[in-house]
Amino acid sequence: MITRRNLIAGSAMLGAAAVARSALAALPEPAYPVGPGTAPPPTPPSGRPFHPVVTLNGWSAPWRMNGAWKEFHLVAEPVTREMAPGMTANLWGYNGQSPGPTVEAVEGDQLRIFVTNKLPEHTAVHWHGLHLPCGMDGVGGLTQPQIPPGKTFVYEFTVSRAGTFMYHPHADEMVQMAMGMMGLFIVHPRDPAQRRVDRDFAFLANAFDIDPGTYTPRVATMTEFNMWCWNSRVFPGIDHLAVRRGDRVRIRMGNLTMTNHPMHLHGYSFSVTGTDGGWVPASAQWPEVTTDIPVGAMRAVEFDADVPGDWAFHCHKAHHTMNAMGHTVPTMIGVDQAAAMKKAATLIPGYMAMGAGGMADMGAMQMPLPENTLPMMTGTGPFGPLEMGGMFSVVKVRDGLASGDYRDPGWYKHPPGTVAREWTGS
Ligand SMILES: [Cu+2]
Repeated sequence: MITRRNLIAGSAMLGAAAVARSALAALPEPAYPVGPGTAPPPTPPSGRPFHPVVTLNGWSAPWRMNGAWKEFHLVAEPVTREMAPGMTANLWGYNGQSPGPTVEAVEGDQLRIFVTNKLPEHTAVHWHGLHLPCGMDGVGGLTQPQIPPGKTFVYEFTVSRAGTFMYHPHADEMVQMAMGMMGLFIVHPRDPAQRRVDRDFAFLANAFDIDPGTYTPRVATMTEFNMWCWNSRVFPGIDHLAVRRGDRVRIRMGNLTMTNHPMHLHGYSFSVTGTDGGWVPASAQWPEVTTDIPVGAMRAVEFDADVPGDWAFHCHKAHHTMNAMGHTVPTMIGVDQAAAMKKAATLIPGYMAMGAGGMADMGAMQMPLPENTLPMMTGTGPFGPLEMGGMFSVVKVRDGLASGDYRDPGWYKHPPGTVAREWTGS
């Protein structure tokens, strides 16, 4: 009989060993996403039942049951990611996308995860936050040999507790994370009624340094990133979070950038109900509207969506809600550029002076941009330009959405007399 104890002992002995040729023939077919949009979560077709997460602009990895084992197949490889319509990036990821597919499991599952390396260099996969045998921890050189290009390794462990986790390389980390290698790892409670929410969203904050007009991130950048992403997407490429009024909503967020992100939700208070260390007991929760996510950490927040509307949800660092920009842009507020503009126009046809009254004009202006470059401040709402980019989306709370319907419900129709308006007297 297979017990958890002899399973863990057995998998520890196996280690993250290279898979034998005979086993390779039996590898599960790696699955690939259909497009850059949010894949609606399917009902788990096999294994223990759970209420799946919705990966923003992402998808969950399918698995196959092999006896008691739940088997996944991740392929580390170069990918092309559309960061928003109008811009694609050459990244590294898993199974055709950065981030890779979300791995979803249930407390008590025995997992066998095949990792095939199709990168030009070695890699290893660390299962961040999970409790597992040391030899399965995925630190190349420390707990296992690196996975050479062209080889497949297997990781085997039992997931012992529910929570919000992630996976990422622990090999040439600076390069491999700067290129977008990461994915969410969600473990659901064994009892699907436990910690049940109606809508369970998940994303990883990541950042890239991609020069305007180019396609491949600079991998040696330490702090000056210019593309601030959720799941390797930037606004207006990040899908909205469609929520039915009355739903209990959870948003799980991880941070694999090199700086912290104070994530802020308008219109609601939420509680931090979990971290990558586990669930936060109710007695230790307090209301927040912003929660800071440190580097290498995860937060799950929850709220009851009882007020309809289009509620902004974004990182509160103002530079993180912008797309690529020159950080050396001079402040021109109050500067009379009229004379300079006349001169410049004789040299550069179509020259525009900018910033004398602030930079809001940037949101509406259609400046010629280098190829494969997004405007710095962009997006259009029902009342005009939104002047946002980067880590920004909208939680759209509506009456009467069908459960499981995550399609964009369009802009909120405000009841008459409830929108800020010009004061015209009386
Ligand atoms: Cu931020």
